[in-house]
Amino acid sequence: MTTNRTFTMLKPDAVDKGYIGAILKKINAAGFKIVAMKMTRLTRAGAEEFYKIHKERPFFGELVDYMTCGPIVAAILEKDNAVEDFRVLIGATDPAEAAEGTIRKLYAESIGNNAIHGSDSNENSEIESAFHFSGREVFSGNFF
Ligand code: IDP
Ligand code: MG
Repeated sequence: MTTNRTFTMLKPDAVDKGYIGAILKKINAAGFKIVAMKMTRLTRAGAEEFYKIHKERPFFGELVDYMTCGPIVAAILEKDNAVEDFRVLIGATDPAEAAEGTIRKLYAESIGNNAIHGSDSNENSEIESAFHFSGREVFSGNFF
């Protein structure tokens, strides 16, 4: 039922540089509907929980420092094949390896400060969405 959704965060570097509007425009232009969105800031404990699968990686401390250094924009997006199509839209983790026209190629600074997050599976999309939003904050369907 929620396999047509994915979860994203515009990361602190992208927010700080004023790229929120440009990135959301690309997301909408690629056919994703925004069904939940908020500007917020991760606590240290929150970032550690969100990225706990990377706990043993050498860059974990750096990742938590970065993800808590400023505001982020969290959102849930709807589209057929959302998870996979969104990973294509954002591009490779390292912007130096990201394809032309992808969000990370256009807006990311480095492999660490890489502008945007995209869920890597339907299961993680649900977990990550529930981490940031309650059901009451998700708006699906037509309102007019
Ligand atoms: P993904 O965001 O493309 O799924 P992951 O491997 O899941 O990439 O890594 C999660 C996040 O950790 C990345 O988006 C990036 O911010 C950070 N990261 C990944 N690899 C490195 C690294 O080698 N150095 C510093 N930060 C990294
Ligand atoms: Mg990942």
